[in-house]
Amino acid sequence: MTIWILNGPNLNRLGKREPEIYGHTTLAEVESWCREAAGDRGLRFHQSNAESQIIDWVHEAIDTGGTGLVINPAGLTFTSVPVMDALKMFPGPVIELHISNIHRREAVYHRSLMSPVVTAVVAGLGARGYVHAVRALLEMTAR
Ligand code: DHK
Repeated sequence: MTIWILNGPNLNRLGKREPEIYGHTTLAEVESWCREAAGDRGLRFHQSNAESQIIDWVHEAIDTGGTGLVINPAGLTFTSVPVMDALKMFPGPVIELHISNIHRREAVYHRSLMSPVVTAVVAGLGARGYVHAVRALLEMTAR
């Protein structure tokens, strides 16, 4: 009954990266919020700047029976067919998450390759969006 949360490139710098857009919360703080929200559910929380590592984690989530997946693909959202293809294989609910409202930003951020293959999209709620996404997955995967 493990929930997976995956974070893409540059999110390791959350809190000091364009705080006017992404806020001052660090990824470590986001992880602690998610663990608190998940309660006794298993939770895997990862970040990588490498596309291949993100894909390997999606495969591991599939192969180990992960029940739900939240992914902030960051810049890979708009470029990575391999990540999109991996998400299509995940059997449970997938929530695409963006801290910012990508549709109110520069045009390069407007076309997500992931949105057509995921269950739901959360965008613009800030870092707290992760907690809402975890809670939604818990509801969707309740026994
Ligand atoms: C994070 C990023 O790194 C950007 O590349 C995305 C997303 C937006 C976010 O809002 O969490 O476009």
